[in-house]
Amino acid sequence: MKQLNEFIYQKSGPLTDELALAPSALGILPQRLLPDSAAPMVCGFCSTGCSLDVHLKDGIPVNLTPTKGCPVNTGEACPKGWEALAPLKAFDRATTPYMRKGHGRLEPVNWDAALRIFAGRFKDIQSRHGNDSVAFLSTGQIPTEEMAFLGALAKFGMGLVHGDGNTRQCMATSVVAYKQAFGFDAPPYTYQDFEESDCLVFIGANPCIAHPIMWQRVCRNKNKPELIVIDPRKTETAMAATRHYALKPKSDLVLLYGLAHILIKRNWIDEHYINAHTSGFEGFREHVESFTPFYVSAATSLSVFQIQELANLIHRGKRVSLWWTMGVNQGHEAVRTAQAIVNLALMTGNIGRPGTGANSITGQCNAMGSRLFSNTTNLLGGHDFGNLKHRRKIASLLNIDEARIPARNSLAYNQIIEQIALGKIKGLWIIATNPAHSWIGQQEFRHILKQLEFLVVQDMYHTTQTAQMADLILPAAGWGEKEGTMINSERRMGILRKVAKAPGQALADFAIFKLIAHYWGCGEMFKAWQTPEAVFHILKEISRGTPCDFTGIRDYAMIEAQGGIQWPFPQGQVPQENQRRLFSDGKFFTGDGKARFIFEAPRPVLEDVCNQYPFVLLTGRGTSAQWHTQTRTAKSALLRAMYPQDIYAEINPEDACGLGIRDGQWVYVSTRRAEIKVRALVMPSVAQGHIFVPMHYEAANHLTLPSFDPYSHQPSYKMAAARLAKAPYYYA
Ligand SMILES: Nc1nc2c(c(=O)[nH]1)N[C@H]1C(S)=C(S)[C@@H](COP(=O)(O)OP(=O)(O)OC[C@H]3O[C@@H](n4cnc5c(=O)[nH]c(N)nc54)[C@H](O)[C@@H]3O)O[C@H]1N2
Ligand SMILES: Nc1nc2c(c(=O)[nH]1)N[C@H]1C(S)=C(S)[C@@H](COP(=O)(O)OP(=O)(O)OC[C@H]3O[C@@H](n4cnc5c(=O)[nH]c(N)nc54)[C@H](O)[C@@H]3O)O[C@H]1N2
Ligand code: SF4
Ligand SMILES: [Mo]
Repeated sequence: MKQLNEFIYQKSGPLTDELALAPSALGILPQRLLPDSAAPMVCGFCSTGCSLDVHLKDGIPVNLTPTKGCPVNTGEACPKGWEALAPLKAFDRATTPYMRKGHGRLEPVNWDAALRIFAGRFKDIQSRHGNDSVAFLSTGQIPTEEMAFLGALAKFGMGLVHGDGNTRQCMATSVVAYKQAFGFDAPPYTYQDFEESDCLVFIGANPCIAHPIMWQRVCRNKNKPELIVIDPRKTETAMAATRHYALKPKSDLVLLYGLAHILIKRNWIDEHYINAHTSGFEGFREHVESFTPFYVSAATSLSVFQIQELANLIHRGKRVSLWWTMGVNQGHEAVRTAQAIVNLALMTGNIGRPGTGANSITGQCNAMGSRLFSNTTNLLGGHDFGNLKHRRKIASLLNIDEARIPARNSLAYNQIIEQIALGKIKGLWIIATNPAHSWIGQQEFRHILKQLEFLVVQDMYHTTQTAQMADLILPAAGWGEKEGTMINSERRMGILRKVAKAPGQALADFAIFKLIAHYWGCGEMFKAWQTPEAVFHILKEISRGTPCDFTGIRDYAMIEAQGGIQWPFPQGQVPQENQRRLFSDGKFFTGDGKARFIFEAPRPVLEDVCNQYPFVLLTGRGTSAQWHTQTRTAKSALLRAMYPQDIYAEINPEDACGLGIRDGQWVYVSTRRAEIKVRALVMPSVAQGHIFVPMHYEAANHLTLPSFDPYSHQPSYKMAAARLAKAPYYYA
């Protein structure tokens, strides 16, 4: 491995094209640094997928500006986008692999040693406990080509069966809801719908903070639209809306069935659409019979008038679009709630036309890539591990032995954690996610992580909460330091470019996977996987004939020239319309081509408020300048100046008054799992009896309750019973 070491060490030298020095035996081809010019590329934070022009001088990125005239962001970016280069220069970048030594400290090691340890330790665990004893957790924040490489390497190369991603925390509910209702995980909309709708209903979504550039598109709507927000909090979006319905947390399902009840009773439904394009409506009609306005009012805390008004607004709209995000997806009955939204769109014929749709907004920059190509919940490209035909197809396209493809689905994230707790899974490889901050119920989770025999974390930084628990850290290049494609919320593929050199020995995840394949002894299997673009062509073939067929995309250059291309884009399609929505022909991806009405009786939450814990604890996004666990956004001085440095809780003034709490004071929030100290932010954004703690501060998930939707296994981050006090519990 002398050659490899040479390659790694030479890489730290002047601006050489590091991967060109890779031993040809490894088959890594160079990822080219761009020449000096403005390079348009898709932003690496949220799923809006804004295009940013990175400006280079002497081969170094000096600044960036939002791309003008592209179909997504039309010349605008939010603060995170403007500061996208800052996290690359952070002091705590992992610039070398680290290994935990006998005395317990993490110490730098070279790549050769790190990769030997990686393969040696995982193989040893597998040989003692079977292939199922090693698992991986991946992400929605690396390019599709890297995700596909990771999934194929882990499952077909290393023989792992279990691997899931942080998209479980985020989009699993929408995936299951869409698959069951439409026959494929297919968000139907295009961003133009924000501008064409005349009634937009946002359910459990706060786009002003979480998707600011999508919100800019809403603001450009010329139809004087009705902007309706359904959220227990008076969020920034609710304040900008024309109507806000502050329902009781987790009562959405009852409300949505109640709306369906009124629409049916008044015959405000589209019988023609229902008959021609859907199945299961009669059962649904019976199901919602008992959801009378009085019943719904009692369950949701909304008045009968408000519920009727909302039904009326949906009826009056000619182009009604329904948008949902985490207030729906992160719930105890999340899948059925998302499907209740789908049902409303179907029964009123609000789908497939401009300005309509049952539209799940995605979270991470490439959650949509992960949903299709991470090889976790689906076999590559939305295929099914349990389907022999699908396994044969993929095996033949990848030129591998069919027996290498597991015939079983992976366990879901929470089940992987359970298996670690039971001692069945002993090795874990975590890539581009920081679960020791973001996973639900940290007390229990960290305790469980410590039971692992071997934990590998692959991240840009060696300082993340999860990296600090690792036995081995693999240093990764970040956004801007590598190439690939990502898929945004409206199914648009965009390009990521390499505009900067990763620091020290950090490597693109793509190159790390290639090296691991070599050290594992399965490098031959990935001989053709030389560059991200080569993998793009492989994935293209895999997509042929599926709902996400993108065989019509010639190459990266074509994506760039079009400002991104939405799937489906089958061979023969001519690029003309750059805003395309699904289901305009009323045909869905189910066996009979009809969309399905799916429904179920609402259930109580796992942990409701009580005398001891009388507050509902809500969590979510705090500001547009903070990204998740803050490993990236906290590195920008500009962004840091835009949000409170201390963890805080939004508290209603009446509650604060009752407890003698002043604004800005330190107070204690406790749940049955933990007690944390936060600054009181006294404001009427939250209703009486509710507290909101942003997820960006580490302590937030010490409070949350590990509970999950039964179908999607998505964590219910937005409901726990809490207590609030001026002094800690034991003094109170
Ligand atoms: N600035 C910034 N932007 C981001 C992110 C970030 O970290 N920072 N993360 C990205 C990611 S991955 C995601 S998934 C998205 C998330 O985007 P959003 O889902 O819009 O953000 P959240 O704040 O998590 O949750 C939205 C709202 O759900 C409400 N809610 C809570 N419980 C209920 C309920 O029972 N019913 C209803 N109807 N509403 C409820 C909350 O009050 C909150 O206002 O944002 C993306 N964009
Ligand atoms: N209480 C509460 N908790 C929540 C939520 C909530 O609403 N409430 N929301 C949940 C949701 S929707 C989500 S999506 C999750 C997000 O949770 P996480 O995925 O844990 O959050 P991030 O901070 O985005 O972590 C991404 C990690 O990848 C690293 N990284 C970035 N780019 C690269 C790269 O190119 N390569 C590699 N190898 N590493 C990279 C970053 O440094 C960071 O450590 O949080 C969930 N947690
Ligand atoms: S809205 Fe999202 S994609 Fe656009 S600049 Fe901001 S973080 Fe990036
Ligand atoms: Mo997310």
